[in-house]
Amino acid sequence: MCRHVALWLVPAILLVACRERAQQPSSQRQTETPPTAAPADVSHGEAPVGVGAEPAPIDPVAPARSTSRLHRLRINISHTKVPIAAGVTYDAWTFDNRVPGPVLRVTQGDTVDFTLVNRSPMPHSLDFHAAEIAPNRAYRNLMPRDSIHYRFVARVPGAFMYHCGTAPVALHIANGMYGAIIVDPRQGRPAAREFVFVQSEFYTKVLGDSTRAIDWDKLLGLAPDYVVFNGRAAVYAKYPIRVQVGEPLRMYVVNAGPNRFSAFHVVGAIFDRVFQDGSLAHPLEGVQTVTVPVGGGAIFETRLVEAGTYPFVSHAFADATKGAVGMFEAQSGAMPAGETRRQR
Ligand SMILES: [Cu+2]
Repeated sequence: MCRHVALWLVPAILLVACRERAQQPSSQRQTETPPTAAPADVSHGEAPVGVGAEPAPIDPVAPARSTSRLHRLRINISHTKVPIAAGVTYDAWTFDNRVPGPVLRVTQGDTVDFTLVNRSPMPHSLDFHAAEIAPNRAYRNLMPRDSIHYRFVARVPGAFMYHCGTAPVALHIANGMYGAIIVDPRQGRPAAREFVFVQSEFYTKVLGDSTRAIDWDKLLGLAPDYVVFNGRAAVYAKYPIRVQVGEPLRMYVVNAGPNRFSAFHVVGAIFDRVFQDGSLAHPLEGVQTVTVPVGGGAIFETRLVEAGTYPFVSHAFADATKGAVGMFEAQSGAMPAGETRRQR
């Protein structure tokens, strides 16, 4: 199984790397050290090793559930450059200087006391799918240096998207303005190792300084360069997520898009339960792949039955090839407390 998976992923990982290289300016390509031939620089077949330093990936572990009934949340909007693939930096519009924005977690019935501050040079906003509220009041555009404050009660449990709603919305989402908010049911869910994956796309063109920015024609043409989990192409294939054989796993998957549906699947596993949008009513049981629509979410529960590496993908395989792939590394026996990712 492991061997099969490893060989299966090599072309996808290499294709991502080759596309990144092909889209770099020629001046940059000339200064690079030519890559050594695969599979010599491939560890277990799933991830290149020996590359230069790059920022750590976003920790995929879900934040702990809070016992507070009132959550004072504050998000700052800013424009900053973020890594979206190995060696690729993007000129992003962000919530709290990261893409996706921070994972928020509250419990059904809790009050969210929310403040949004615009520290960018242009109008933005924030639309909570977990809220029931008048958009013209809460989701209005904020001018630079403006802020807004309001409260809402998170009445419905689930895995919800939040995003900038300023027109054109596709542009603001494609530039990185989205995130996930988990609303736990009041009675909680069974204990499990919990992860959050936000799927999204990047449509890029190369700027003079070799960073990337939005390519509007690619966006309208539905032709992303990268489809990613948690903001960076294939990052958890490079840094596999360690879990233990047999332990319950729960994945909160939110699809920010702005265009591509997700066909979420874990190779080598079958989902025990899938809660579409996180609704407790009528979970799917014993299913292989479930669609997560753009602007939607789902909660996936499974276990991995033996030691090995288990890719998780969007089974729309052009998107997996463009980076919508990660890896669980299931181990038998005890694992050091708090460890989730392989450290290199
Ligand atoms: Cu915006």
